[in-house]
Amino acid sequence: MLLNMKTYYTFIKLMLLYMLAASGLTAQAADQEKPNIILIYADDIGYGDLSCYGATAVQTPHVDRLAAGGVRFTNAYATSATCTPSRYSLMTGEYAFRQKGTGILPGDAPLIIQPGRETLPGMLQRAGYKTGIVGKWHLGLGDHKGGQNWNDEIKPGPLEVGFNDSFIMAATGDRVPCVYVKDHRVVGLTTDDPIQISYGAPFPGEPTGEDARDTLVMDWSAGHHDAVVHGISRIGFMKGGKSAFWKDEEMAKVFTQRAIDFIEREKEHPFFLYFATHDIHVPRVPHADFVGKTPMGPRGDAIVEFDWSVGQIIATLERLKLLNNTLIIVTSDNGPVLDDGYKDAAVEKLGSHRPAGPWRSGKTSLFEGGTRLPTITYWQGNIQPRVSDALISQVDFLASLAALTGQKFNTKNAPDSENQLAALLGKSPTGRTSLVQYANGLALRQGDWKFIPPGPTTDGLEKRKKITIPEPGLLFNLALDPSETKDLAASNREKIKELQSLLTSIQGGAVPPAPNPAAAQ
Ligand code: NG6
Ligand code: CA
Repeated sequence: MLLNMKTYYTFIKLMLLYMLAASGLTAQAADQEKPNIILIYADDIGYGDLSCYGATAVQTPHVDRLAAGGVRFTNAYATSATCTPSRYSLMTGEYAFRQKGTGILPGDAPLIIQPGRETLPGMLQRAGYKTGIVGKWHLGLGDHKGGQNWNDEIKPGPLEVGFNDSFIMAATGDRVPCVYVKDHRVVGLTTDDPIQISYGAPFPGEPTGEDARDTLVMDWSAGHHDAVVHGISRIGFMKGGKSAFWKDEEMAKVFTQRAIDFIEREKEHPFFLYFATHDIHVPRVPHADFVGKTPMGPRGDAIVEFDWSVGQIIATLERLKLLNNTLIIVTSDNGPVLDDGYKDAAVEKLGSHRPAGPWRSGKTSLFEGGTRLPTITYWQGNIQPRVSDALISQVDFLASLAALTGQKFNTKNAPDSENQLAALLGKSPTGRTSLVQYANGLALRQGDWKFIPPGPTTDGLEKRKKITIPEPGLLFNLALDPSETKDLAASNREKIKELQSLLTSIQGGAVPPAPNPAAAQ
């Protein structure tokens, strides 16, 4: 009997131990299946702007920490060299050149993502995620062609295309309306001072960047001479809404705090946070905490502010013990620009800093600097540190994160998205075989080849100029000539023909077969 009792207790003890271990294992397995996902999307940060990509005049220790412990990509691309089309592709899994009206949007543009179509956040919602956006949207709001009523409910917007939670600026920091929009409403608006927006005629009596130029806290160099809001003239006219105006120098802190609030609120279940910073877009007005942190003036200081925001997110995950259960992706929407319409000394104080790293040109260009961007994935305990040369595009995030979370998605709606999860997690050294770059015209990268067909684009950073690529286009071998200076078109007519026909077939909707069949679910 005594022996029996002892055996019985041993049995119970073993059972308990087994159950504990099993529940631990299940929790861990579930965690790995549905990690939280945070996509930190910088604005206008170039390949060479972070110290983990070679910058020395500016230090970015927080991003560097993710790079050192995760995958740092050398061949990762935004789909486009400007904001709206890159963000469109990121959200939809479709190259923006397939749709009209996906160029840089004014601040009063209607929503360009059809509610009901496949989106990255919508797919993650179906996978059981709570989804939130904080920061820059720039994909239009509402459905009125003539601009929405900013004093009423503003919809459709992020909440109608897959987000549970939204705290955004409608367009850019340099475009009106200069107010935050939370879910469907402008934040801090009072009924006695309604907002009016115009991208046509000015409002009589309201100051503009032309007539009140001597009152501005930052002068403009091009384009930004309409409404004066918080001492800075913008693109577009605005009247009213004074109590709701954002303060540019507080914006990074406001967005970062909202991002932290979202993480804290949703920490109990899988969440997806799309944290799209205003940094380092113009107007570059970093908080006093960051002013003078680099020798590069506001542009360099804004990079430090961006890095601070990343650090705050990491610290929050650490505090909540979520770091080993969260996949973090850090990247940018398009390449770097120096003078983007304000006199903020970005050119004068550049020194030897190379915003696009080794790549030619930057924002708005079909050369590599326009779309080849810093890209880092980090997932403590699940991603091994490495540098990856895999070719990936942001249009792949939808299919790849669908694969990660075991979701199917509408491939007709997201025809360009390939499952590159293995590359994203650093498990495969190869990615795509080709991708399209978009900036006015199209260019094609295939393996080491780069083809830019005849047509208009821009070139240069210190001085950005419009150029026209002559017949029969430019052909570069990026392995031998990363800075795109040795045109091989004359001696490689056959290659040009082959790449032109590949580009034409992709443009026609015939997408070349994805290397990983899982993409075609
Ligand atoms: C341009 C603006 C530039 C920037 C860009 C959009 C001028 C001269 N230039 O029209 O400042 O706002 O649009 O940038 O006004 S993006 O990153 O949102 O694509
Ligand atoms: Ca941008």
